Amino acid sequence: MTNNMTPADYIKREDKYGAHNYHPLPVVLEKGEGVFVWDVEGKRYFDFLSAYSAVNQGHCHPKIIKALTDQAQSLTLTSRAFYSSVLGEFEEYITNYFGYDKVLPMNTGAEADETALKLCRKWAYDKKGIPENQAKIIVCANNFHGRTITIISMSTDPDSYKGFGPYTPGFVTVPYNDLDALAKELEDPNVAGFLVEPIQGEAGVFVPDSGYLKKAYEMCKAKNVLFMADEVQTGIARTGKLLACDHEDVRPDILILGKAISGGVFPVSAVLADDDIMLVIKPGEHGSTYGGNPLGCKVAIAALQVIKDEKLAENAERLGKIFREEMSSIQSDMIELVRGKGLLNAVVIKPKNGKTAWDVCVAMKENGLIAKPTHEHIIRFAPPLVINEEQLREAIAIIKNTIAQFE
Ligand code: IF1
Repeated sequence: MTNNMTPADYIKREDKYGAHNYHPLPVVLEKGEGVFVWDVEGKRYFDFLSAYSAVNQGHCHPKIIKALTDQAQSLTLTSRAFYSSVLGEFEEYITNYFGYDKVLPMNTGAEADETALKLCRKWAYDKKGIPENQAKIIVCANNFHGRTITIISMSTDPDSYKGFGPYTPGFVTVPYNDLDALAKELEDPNVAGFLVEPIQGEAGVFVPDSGYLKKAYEMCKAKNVLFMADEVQTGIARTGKLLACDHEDVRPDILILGKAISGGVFPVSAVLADDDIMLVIKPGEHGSTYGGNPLGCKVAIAALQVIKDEKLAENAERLGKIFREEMSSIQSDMIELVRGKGLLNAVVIKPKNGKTAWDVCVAMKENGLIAKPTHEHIIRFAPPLVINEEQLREAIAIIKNTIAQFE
């Protein structure tokens, strides 16, 4: 601790001066390294949220931090009013990395989703010939794509959209993992695109039936509709492949990335597409002050290189299987269901004696592991992908011992 403040003092200060737009777990973190974080009292925890899958490479990865501190000595931001020596290096690197003609760099996941929506609509008018302002985009129920007004206009979760109307028009909702419903909506000639999370993270790590993404992609192609994959949370090795779409050999027309493309060190997001789509946006039609800044670009190159060098997708695939096996073997009526892919997993908790997922998370925190419930009864478990088997088994023991406390 760097002063005589108690955790309660830190919490009280945030409560007094900060907006109340979150309800954090009562832990005050001060340091992070690899799979671990430490609170202000020096207590160590396994981080099993990874900042919602932004810290896939582990906290404060030395190679990413070095990229940040090196670039910070020379040039951090020029805006896109001028060229910079670094942006082209990043653009070449990431387009080769994911196999697309071009990238449009932004900062947050929501901005990347918004960029994809604008690209899709502009493509619909300029290339597909949909009448101006008539483009429709199909989205899935229980989606999560960010917090802007247009994105919450697509949401089916009242916590996301209630009280923020009026809403942006032009969206059609289908149930997730329902090809018949999608086929029906694709009959509308004014449909421009289909925006989907390969796995619905916020909804509680819903993994669709195998073949869903591939069939949905084929149905979109048959109707000249753009397939847009939001891989902000599922991308960058989290689900055991570089992209969750890779599990089904689907190549999205528009690929949306964020979070771990910069390893939790600096906000970077990106939209990738081929020229026939990307070039519908002309100079002056889209942008952002920090989008493509030299500092974020160098950080993202380093973060993506770590994913490859340390084979983090393979690690996530192998350890994810162990995690789900071990969670499924827990003999407790609190464990209703275990699901996930790679190291993006969730356990559905059945309340017991009035104790809920929140109580389990507080108890796990006491036992040295932090995770947070989503939607009441679902605990998401998503450690940094650098975790090794020994650490994973130690964390599993903490989870098992904690569940046993509620028996
Ligand atoms: C919060 C969870 C929520 C995302 C997908 C775009 C974005 C996200 C698939 C927007 C962001 C974050 C936002 C954060 C909590 C977390 C989250 F799913 F990861 F758990 F909310 F649903 N697409 N997800 O998951 O990216 O603008 O945040 O960079 O808003 O509470 P962003």
